[in-house]
Amino acid sequence: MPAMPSRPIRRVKLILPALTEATSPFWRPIKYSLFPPLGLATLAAYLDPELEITLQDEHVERLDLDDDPDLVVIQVYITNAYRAYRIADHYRARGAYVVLGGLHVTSLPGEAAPHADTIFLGPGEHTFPQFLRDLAAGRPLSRYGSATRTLEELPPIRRDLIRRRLYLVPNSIVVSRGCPHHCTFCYKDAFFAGGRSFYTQRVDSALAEIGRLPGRHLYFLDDHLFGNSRFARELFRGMRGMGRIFQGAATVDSILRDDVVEEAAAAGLRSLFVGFETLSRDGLAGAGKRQNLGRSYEEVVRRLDDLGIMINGSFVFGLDGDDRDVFRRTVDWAVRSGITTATFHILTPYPGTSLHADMAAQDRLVTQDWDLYDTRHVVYRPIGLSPDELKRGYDWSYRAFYRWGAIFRAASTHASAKHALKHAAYSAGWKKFERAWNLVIRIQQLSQMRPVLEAVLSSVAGDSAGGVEGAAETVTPSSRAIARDPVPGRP
Ligand code: B12
Ligand code: SF4
Repeated sequence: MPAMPSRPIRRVKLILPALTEATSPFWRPIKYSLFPPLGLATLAAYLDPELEITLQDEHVERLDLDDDPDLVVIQVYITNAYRAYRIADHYRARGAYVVLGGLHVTSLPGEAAPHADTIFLGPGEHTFPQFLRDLAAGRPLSRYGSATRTLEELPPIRRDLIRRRLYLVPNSIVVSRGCPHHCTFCYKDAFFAGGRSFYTQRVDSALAEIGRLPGRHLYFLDDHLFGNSRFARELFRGMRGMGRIFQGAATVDSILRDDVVEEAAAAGLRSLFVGFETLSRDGLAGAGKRQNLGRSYEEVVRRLDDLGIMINGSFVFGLDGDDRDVFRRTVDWAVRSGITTATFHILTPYPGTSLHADMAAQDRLVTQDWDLYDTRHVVYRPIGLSPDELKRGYDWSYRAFYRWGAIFRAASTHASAKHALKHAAYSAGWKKFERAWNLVIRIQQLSQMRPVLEAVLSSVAGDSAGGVEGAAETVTPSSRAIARDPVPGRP
């Protein structure tokens, strides 16, 4: 039976709960003060602006739980799921109408449903406005599943609800959804089941959204910014002359495929998150990572390096076939190749993924405690390594990669001294100055760091790649116009 709101909807509260980790010694405030809750700000755009709307992100502020909103909208990731359910129960007990959506709700609707009046599966761009219409008509459903997938006619994101000064990178943006690939460990296929799993905004709307963002620096959170070459090329051409500097993520094959990466560099791309995942051919094949198979990682590094684009390399440990030596091999390669920052993950079978189904079929899952599904814990039985070896090897990899010696060695692989310096500053800035970051966050001065960061990002060799007209010609492999973004890779 669909629930009915117990009172008219006047006050709406959108909440991004913090992961349980927030209370643990591993909590890194800077990591969680990077990006604002873009998904919720996107949904807020569908609300009647006359309503009293608040958006709270527990990663950067204490949640006020003593208020009495009429409608509560909560975003649920796997690692914040328990916290999200507690908050949902709390507000339902106070008579609010509570709706839950996001990745984890889509993976496990049956788990989320008892904590909500309505749940949403998949992206919310069509279901949420439909729900609002149904709610206004007095007949909301208990469950909405996204079937229509398009980013046409999106209302402008309610960025005014975001407290920009609490974030290092308030200008996060997505211009597409999903990804054209199908890696077995990725959340993507489960989340986009029942419709298109990769689609883009119109180029002119994306450019308009970019134009609305203040400052210079942008971070594209798209799963695969180069996923549609034509779209990406047009987007980057449109961005030339905007004076932007930006970061994003793309796959190994897309970097080697065509000239999109040059166009991106000309538009101001300064760092790229690249899913190398593993150096093992069998590991790639097993993970369904066909887009990496047979590609030269060295060539990827060279191409990005020549364009002055910093590399945030992502690596996964614990794939079947990984042995005790995988950690040393991977870290050695990353350092030797001059990867600027590395993100290591322990393989994590998210519910809904084909990896999870395979592990369940092989009876290899050892816990269903979602707090541990943070890619830092071993939640399954690995082959070829004991769980303890996997965990210790993962911890060692971070230590080894971010040792001062390794930072300087990786930095020294670049041709110019300035490039090397930028590399060292960036990498050390991300991992070596935790206390300084904590202090800046505690005194709420993170926004003061932004102009400093933007200055660090500017090109070493003059402002050649910052989006000046004709930059495509100036940012060539030979120009080595290097600019580095001090904002590190995403998790
Ligand atoms: C930015 C980001 C972060 C940021 C900040 C999160 C934030 N402020 O939003 C930080 C750095 C904190 C982070 C950390 C982690 N992240 Co993260 N992150 C992302 C990233 C790159 C972008 C999120 C985003 O903004 N997307 C764009 C917006 C528009 O989409 P959206 O948020 O999904 O919202 C839409 C829908 O989900 C839906 N929706 C969401 N909520 C609701 C609610 C309702 C009611 C409705 C109707 C609809 C709805 O509608 C929205 C519009 O379509 C995603 C990958 C991705 N591309 O999504 C990974 C991702 C979410 N992260 C992931 C992971 C694993 C983590 C970490 C555990 C990693 C780690 N090892 O530490 C941590 C823990 C996170 C946590 N808090 O629990 C996984 C999640 C897997 C899962 N099944 O939950 C993802 C999908 C990456 C991946 N490919 O595996 N992350
Ligand atoms: S390339 Fe990345 S986003 Fe695409 S399916 Fe694979 S892991 Fe997911």
